[in-house]
Amino acid sequence: MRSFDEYRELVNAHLTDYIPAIDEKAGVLRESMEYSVKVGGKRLRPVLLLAACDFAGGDIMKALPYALSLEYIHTYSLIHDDLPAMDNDDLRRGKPTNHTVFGEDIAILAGDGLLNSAAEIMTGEVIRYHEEPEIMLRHARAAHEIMSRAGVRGMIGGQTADVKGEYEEATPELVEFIEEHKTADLLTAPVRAGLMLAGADEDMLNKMTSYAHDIGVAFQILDDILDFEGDAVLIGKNVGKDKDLGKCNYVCVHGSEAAHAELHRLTSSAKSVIAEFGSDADFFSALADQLEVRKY
Ligand code: GRG
Repeated sequence: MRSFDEYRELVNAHLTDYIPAIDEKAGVLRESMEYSVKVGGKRLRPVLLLAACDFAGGDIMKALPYALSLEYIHTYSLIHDDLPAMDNDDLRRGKPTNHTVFGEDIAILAGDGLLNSAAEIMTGEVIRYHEEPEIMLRHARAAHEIMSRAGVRGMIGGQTADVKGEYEEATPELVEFIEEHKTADLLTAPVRAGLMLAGADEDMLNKMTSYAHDIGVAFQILDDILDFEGDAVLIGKNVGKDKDLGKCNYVCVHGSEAAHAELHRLTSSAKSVIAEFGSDADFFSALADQLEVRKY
């Protein structure tokens, strides 16, 4: 397997290659889509997809369109999340948010464009393998996994609960629902899709799903912690937003100490479920450790 930086370099080298050609009469759409995709980001989701595919012995070049599709979906969600109607943020990835540069109308369309491009790219890949039914089925499963975890029972459902959840009515169950769907689903999708593309068996799929769920929920809990304690310059976005917006996250429901303890418990649980893969899974256990101490 390659290192995180090597997978990320591959992603960055092809960052906008899969965005379909756009007529110049709608040129600003491409400019706006590219702006947010290129503006920065850890590339965690596409790296996870490539690494999972590699881990299960698949061809990462065939997984690349799916990795980029996922980054496009993630980027659309950030553009829409920053809109005045949602979090109303002017800073993302350390740079002005899409709507502050291009206006709300184009920001909405750029988000729509990125989401639709992902569906177009992935269905195009499925069709490409029409003469190899078994491979085509792997690709179709991966595309379905990504679209459903980004969808109404996944990220969009989680975001809806978050948008509607008020400080006074926050319960541990509501916070858990938001963490699992708004955030963990989009970190579980790349792991499962990468494995599906490689034709991994059910045992590997189940264990890695559990790993991805745990690092996904841990990722959001740390995001909640950083919203209270983090450094806005390092994170590249404004902090204290949840409180300002009257939102209650893991930290305000359970307290800071419990949040840190749960972050550590989930990280250990993620690593223990993949321990039986031995050193083959070193990439994933090292990543879980790095994510536990990330500062942005
Ligand atoms: C608008 C349907 C819709 C969903 C929005 C992304 C999202 C759902 C909400 C953003 C709120 C937020 C900050 C959630 C925390 C988890 C998260 C998605 C953080 C951003 O992901 P990173 O840290 O970002 O991987 P980079 O910029 O590094 O790619």
